[in-house]
Amino acid sequence: TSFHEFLAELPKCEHHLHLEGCLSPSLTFKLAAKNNIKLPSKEEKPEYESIQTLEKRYEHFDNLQDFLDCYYLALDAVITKKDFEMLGWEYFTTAHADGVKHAELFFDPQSHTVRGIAFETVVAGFNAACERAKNELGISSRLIMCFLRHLPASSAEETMQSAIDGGFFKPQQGKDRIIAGLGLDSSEVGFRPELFKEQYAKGKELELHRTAHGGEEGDPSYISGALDSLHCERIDHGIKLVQDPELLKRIVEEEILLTICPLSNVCLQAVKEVGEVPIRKFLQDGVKFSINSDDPAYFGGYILKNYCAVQTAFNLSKDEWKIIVSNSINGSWVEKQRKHELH
Ligand code: ES4
Ligand code: ZN
Repeated sequence: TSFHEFLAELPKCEHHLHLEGCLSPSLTFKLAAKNNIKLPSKEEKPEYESIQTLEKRYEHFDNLQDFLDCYYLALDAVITKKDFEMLGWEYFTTAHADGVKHAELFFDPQSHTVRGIAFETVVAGFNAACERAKNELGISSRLIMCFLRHLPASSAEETMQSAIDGGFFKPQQGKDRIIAGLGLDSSEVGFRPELFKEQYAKGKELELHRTAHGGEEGDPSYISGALDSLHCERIDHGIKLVQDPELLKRIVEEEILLTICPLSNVCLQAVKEVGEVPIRKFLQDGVKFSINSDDPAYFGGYILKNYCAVQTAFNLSKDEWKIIVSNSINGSWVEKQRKHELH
């Protein structure tokens, strides 16, 4: 079989995927029409003239903030529980075709609650997609609630309280918690992980899993801060780890998994090309990582495209791929039994 088939058939686990990042230009226009939502006029924002002009806009981002401005704006079209379910289902059908067997999915409740949408609506919609994926596609999944780091800690605290009040962190009878973990995303530089220490401490007390974006654009202190202050089990991106050899040693020793997103790093100009993502160095040094799609509607592709881009840049052996896949299974937040099935 060709190498592409080999990559397509690997049993993939996804750990770094923003459900809101699956909102394509076509789905944005479709939901806006259905919900009678006015997208920006073309005088205000010329890229909103048509699906095609919006697609064109998404072909180039200057940096993380330039992307985030587009990402938050398009969300205005997403309103009802069904809309959130549709967004989730868009993810699962594509991921299924790419060979994803298990997915741990970020969502940003504050990007919706600030628009007056109920926390419960967001979670119910995404969770309905997860249930459907389990039943119809055999994909297991987890939801990870992210705090937006550009908003004050008081807003994160309110979000935490909504999840507690709704019972979303409580193990259900014979079933998993609806929200399995905490994440931290949005603008990184200037919004240090330490700001959210209280919410993460509460999460740890509730036995929630914990991860945070770090070292995407920020220096390695954003990574160590997430480990020391937030007690994170994983780091999302973490590519700036190569700037701090001591911290790299610690990440290896503590078996912290990095969730790497190669196409995202290129699109947001954290690196010039996929070959600059330190994949080879991480493999050689024993840093565990998974390969993920981040925001597939914005960064040109879902997970298989990321696997293929890594292969094109690094020409890895099948044994090296088996290590990557094995580390992504073992780094997943699922019970032993499910890990056995995935291997
Ligand atoms: C994100 Cl690529 C990235 N980085 C930080 N926050 C995000 N939210 C959605 N995508
Ligand atoms: Zn991300």
